[in-house]
Amino acid sequence: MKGSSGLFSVKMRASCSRRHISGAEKIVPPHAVPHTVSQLAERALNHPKGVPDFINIKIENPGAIVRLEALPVVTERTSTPDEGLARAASLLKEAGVLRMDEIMALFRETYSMRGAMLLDADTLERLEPDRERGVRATCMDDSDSILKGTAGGKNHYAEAIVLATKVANAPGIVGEICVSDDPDYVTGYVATRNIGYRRITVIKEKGDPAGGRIFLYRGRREDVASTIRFLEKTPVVVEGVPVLGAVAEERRMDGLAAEMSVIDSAGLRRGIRVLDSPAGPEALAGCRRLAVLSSNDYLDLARDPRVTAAASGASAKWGAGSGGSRLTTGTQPPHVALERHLASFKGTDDAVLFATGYMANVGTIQALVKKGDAIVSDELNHASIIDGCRLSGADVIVYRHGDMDDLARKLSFCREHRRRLAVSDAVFSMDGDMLDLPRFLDVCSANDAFSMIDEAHSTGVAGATGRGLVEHFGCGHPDILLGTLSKALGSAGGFVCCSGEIADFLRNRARSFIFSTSPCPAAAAAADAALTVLENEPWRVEKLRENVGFFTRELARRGISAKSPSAIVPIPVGDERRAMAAASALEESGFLVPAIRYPAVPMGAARLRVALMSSHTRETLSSAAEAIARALGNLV
Ligand code: WAQ
Ligand code: MG
Repeated sequence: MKGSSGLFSVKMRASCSRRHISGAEKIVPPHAVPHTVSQLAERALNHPKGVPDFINIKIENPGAIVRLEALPVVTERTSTPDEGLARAASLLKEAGVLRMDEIMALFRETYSMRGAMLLDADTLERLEPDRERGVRATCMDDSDSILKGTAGGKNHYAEAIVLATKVANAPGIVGEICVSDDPDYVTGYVATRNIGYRRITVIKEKGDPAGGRIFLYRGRREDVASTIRFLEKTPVVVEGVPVLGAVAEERRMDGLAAEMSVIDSAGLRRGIRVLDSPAGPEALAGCRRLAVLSSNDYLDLARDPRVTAAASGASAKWGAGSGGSRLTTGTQPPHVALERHLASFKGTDDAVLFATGYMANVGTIQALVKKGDAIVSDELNHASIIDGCRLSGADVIVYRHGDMDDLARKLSFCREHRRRLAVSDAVFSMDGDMLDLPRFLDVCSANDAFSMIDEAHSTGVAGATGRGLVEHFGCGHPDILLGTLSKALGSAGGFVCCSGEIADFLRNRARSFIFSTSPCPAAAAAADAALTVLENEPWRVEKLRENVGFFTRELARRGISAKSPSAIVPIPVGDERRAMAAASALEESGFLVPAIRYPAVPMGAARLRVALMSSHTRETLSSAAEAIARALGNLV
């Protein structure tokens, strides 16, 4: 489970003369603990129920954490408490709880409880060991809470959906009903795994301080204890809690400033660096010379004289900008020539050129699938794939990284969908590992799914002559073979290689293709020239591979184990601040190696990400390995 280790639970409870005032909990990475403590203290001190005389803040590392997807949210509009309660009862009845009238009649007994009543849904027997306290669902948080930073007050909605998601996923729980005890909060909910989270806009009278919760249980008596243990002890992080429009009542710029300060305190602020030199294995930053171990210009083609000459020649002949989108006035001979060249290089019928790799992903996915279709997507896929999935409106099912059995299982769940699309990075951008393309293709064809791979980091890198995964494995083609011109091809733009039928379809349906100005002629001509260089000089690919082997051996000699089938060599660090410190130590010693942090990788999985080029010298690589080992404290 990604990013599941090293998180801390921070719990706050505040009381006055032993009367409970407020309580809350966050699950955050270590560096966010201090900020979280101050947020929770602030919340305790500003509670409408009064000023506490005792605040207890507990910080602990709970070990393994369960990740759950938030229940889907539906709002049920009601106008009176009676209507709200009746709606709650009928929704739970619909979900299979039959004795709802009797259950609703028991509700007032929850009013004095701190926790929830645990009720057998069929016999109506009360199962809480302590009837005054009830059962408390604790040890849970919203996975994004440190970035949402609900400073100060309580966000009823977000906290309730986290709680409801945990409760609905507890073994034996078949439903929940909740009415807030805040006099002014008249919205309540019922929730089950099947009907999701149903907000009931009016479920009680304004000003009424009576509220409570009932958890409905169905199962064996001997299993009650383990249900309670799950509710009270198992740490849960809930992903994808939907944002509610009404929650955003902050002042325009205050919100941005608050968000920035949360980003700062989590060690996640990013800045922009200017390099005063072309892409290449060395860069000039101001007057400092740095060895670059982080460029995607894997074959050192961005500054190759043949490539730059093609770019300036095309600019002179065809103009700086193309002047239109591909379907209007933005297609010129360099665009057409490049598409032909890409198709022949990758061995497909046709190719479609996009303005960027990001747009190629977003546009292709959005064109191929829509509502009623399903996408099964690797959990570590690039952000542009994720954004395409979101934009498409299709159901998105994420499979475990690189796990073809999980892919097969999840595709088989989607037989009822109209179309299925399986999508994976060919080489994963943050981990540098490679998709098992032959198995991926088998699983796709067994499930009649479109197969799509993103060869951003494998084009020019994988396969003897850099043609990518199909060449590397000697297997067939996926339906969609997507790539970018901006990495090994040293230019800018994105492309899709595919059958003529799919290419035509994309030219008619991919919105990022239709509504973007086409790449400038210089970019197209440069990529075309780079392809020619690559075809004539496959030794570059071989040299890159040798460099990766040499560099990982140099790391291994210094106690750092790193392997990579690509040009990307990740060096795990973990903590975000430690990764940042290592990166700046490296820069001090003249090496540009970035620290990669959340959200590019999961929280707590920060790393140094080395990317190698065919033109790195052995001296550079071994001194870089030495500097990395020193920055990580492996050497003194
Ligand atoms: N575990 C079990 N029961 C609890 C817990 C807990 N962690 N916290 C509170 N309760 C019980 C307790 O009896 C309270 O009196 C009752 O639930 C209500 O708790 O979508 O604010 O914290 O906008 O007042 C619903 C949001 C907000 C609806 C519910 O509950 C929406 C809310 P409160
Ligand atoms: Mg309350």
